[in-house]
Amino acid sequence: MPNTEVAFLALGSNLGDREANLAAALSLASASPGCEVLAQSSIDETTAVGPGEQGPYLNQMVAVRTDMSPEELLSLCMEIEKQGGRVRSEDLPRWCPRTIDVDIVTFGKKVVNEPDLVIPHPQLAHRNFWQRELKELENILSDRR
Ligand code: PH2
Ligand code: MG
Ligand code: MG
Repeated sequence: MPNTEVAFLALGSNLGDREANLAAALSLASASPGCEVLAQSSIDETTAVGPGEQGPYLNQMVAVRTDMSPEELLSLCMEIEKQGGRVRSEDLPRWCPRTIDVDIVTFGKKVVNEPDLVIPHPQLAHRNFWQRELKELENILSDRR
């Protein structure tokens, strides 16, 4: 793929068969043209961040090589969520349990500040488990070089 970037995607699930939901998202990402999965982190079980009572999450990060733009990659993330049974509705609170959430954490060195897309993800600085998973992926990728 010419003109590619390495992006890190955060997967999260706290509804249904959480492990299967992560696995399904990973396989949809790797089946997608223009998105090659380079590495996956180990899975963390984490206490739900945010207001209200929510069950614990399984979180995992994946490194992908992509020739898509950040906006195109966001569309893919949302498509993976849709296929993973994620229900989005005006009637649901912003912080609610979800079968699968796919967020762009970083996209090469790109900085994006759009109403619907902020990269690097603003929660990166606040989520220790994301930082651990990111480090794990960076180590996997650098060991291969
Ligand atoms: N995602 C959220 C809200 N809270 N908590 C954890 N532990 N992991 C998540 O991925 C997560 C969350 C909104 O996307
Ligand atoms: Mg999220
Ligand atoms: Mg999200």
